[in-house]
Amino acid sequence: GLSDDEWNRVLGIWAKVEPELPVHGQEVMIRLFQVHPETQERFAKFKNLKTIDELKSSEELKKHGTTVLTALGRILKLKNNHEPELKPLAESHATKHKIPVKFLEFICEIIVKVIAEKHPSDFGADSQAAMRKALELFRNDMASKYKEFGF
Ligand code: 89R
Repeated sequence: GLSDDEWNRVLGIWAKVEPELPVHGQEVMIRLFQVHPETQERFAKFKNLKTIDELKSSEELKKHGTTVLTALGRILKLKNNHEPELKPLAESHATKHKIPVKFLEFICEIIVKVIAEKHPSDFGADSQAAMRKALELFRNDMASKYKEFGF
């Protein structure tokens, strides 16, 4: 698990992300699709967006990015007790969307990078390490739930 200090770092930076969640969410989704195009194919509603301009001007993509980061924020705030929030997400991502754990790794890495770029003075090495640890916990628990759902 994470120490109190690590959780404080995670939730401290998240409090700076939250006022501009849609901006962060949009950036995360666009970056994800650029760096890992195979992830874009998983979204029926986004796979037809071809150019960076199309991605940027999609309100739907911005909305989805906000949905993703809102869900992640709720999970982070539950610290080690995230299982009730995690379960329905693991179920939909395993059985309905069929999203490999590898893709979760991709987006988590991008989330750290986007936050680092947008908040350089508030997200130093220790905070980045704490966030990576929290996201790893999230992914590991998603992976074990995936197994329970037979994925
Ligand atoms: C949250 C990762 C990921 C992460 C959500 C997260 C409710 C593909 C998080 C639901 C939430 C919330 C929803 C809506 C959702 O057609 O509308 O459970 N994701 C829906 O369905 C990833 C990754 C991929 C991915 C999809 C697809 C849908 C969907 C497809 C349906 C969209 C639709 C990995 C890159 C936050 C907890 C490819 C994570 F934390 F990992 F970043 N999703 N999702 N998601 Fe999600």
